[in-house]
Amino acid sequence: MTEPRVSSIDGKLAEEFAAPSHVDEVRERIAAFARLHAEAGRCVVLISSGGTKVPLESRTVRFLDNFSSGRRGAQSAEYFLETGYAVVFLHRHRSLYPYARTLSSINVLDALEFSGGTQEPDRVVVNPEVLPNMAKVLKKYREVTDAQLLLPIEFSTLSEYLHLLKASAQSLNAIGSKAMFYLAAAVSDFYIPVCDMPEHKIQSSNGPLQLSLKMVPKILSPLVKDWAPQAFVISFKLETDAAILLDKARRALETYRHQAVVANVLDSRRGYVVVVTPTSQHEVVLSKEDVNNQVEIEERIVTNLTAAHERFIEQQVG
Ligand code: PAZ
Repeated sequence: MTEPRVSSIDGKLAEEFAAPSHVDEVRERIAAFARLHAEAGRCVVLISSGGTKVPLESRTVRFLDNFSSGRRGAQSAEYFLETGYAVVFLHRHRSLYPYARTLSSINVLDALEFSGGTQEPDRVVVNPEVLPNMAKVLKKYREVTDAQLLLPIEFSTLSEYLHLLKASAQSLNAIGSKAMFYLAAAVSDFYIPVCDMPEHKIQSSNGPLQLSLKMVPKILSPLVKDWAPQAFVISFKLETDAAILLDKARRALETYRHQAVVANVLDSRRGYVVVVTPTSQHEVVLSKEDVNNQVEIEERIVTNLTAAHERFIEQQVG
């Protein structure tokens, strides 16, 4: 396998984005995870999920954030695991998590009760009326964790995300085309370099705040060209204006030369996406019946992309 190359963005990353102290440890954990699963004949997908936090002060009180809940990433992780992939889940701290996402829309205390009534308060059980599928979900979660198929890696800030993605890509490079990147995180396009950031809380007594933000380097470029050049790479493109979405998806494919873009619009993202590749455009739509049957669009997206990944691997080998 080829060594990952150094890119022109590496210098900028080192200078302007503070690296998390555990980045080398993460690099090694992912390398070991990739080795283990490649030896077992499995593909490994790195899923990025959730939004990024952009601090305005180095002792951060305030930051810029975005809407992403991490639902796309968490749901997709479960379908990849069902398909037989091992999953590196690079997710925003406290965003939705595979399997545990079931608990996100309820107050967990409302789902628990004393098994012997309030007279025996030491035994707590789940109320099946509040969480009807809990046993099934817990069983799947245990199977996945016992088989070490899910490697969670957390980030909060944009800087952490960028450094951890780079480290992950360099580690996954070792398994070549068996690695997939499924980049569903909503990553900020703007940031304040560490050298321009005030240390302390910005004082409102100084009057209205004017911010000047720099453009975040396009990390997809070194990922595809230098860090994991044999991997199967999927980026996501979100717009609020449907009229520009597909053009932007195609432009991204032309610029970065990766394998696919999943294009979606903010308001319809749970029921409609378009998977765009250099040679095709495939609409994935949930019908009313699908919605009633609680079909999740991520199941269809993952089916489409794992099939494309299989063809990609065959082409590389053959
Ligand atoms: O995290 P979520 O389920 O609320 O939303 C998913 C999404 C819209 C963040 C994702 O599908 C996506 O498009 N991510 C890339 C966004 C972008 O940078 O254009």
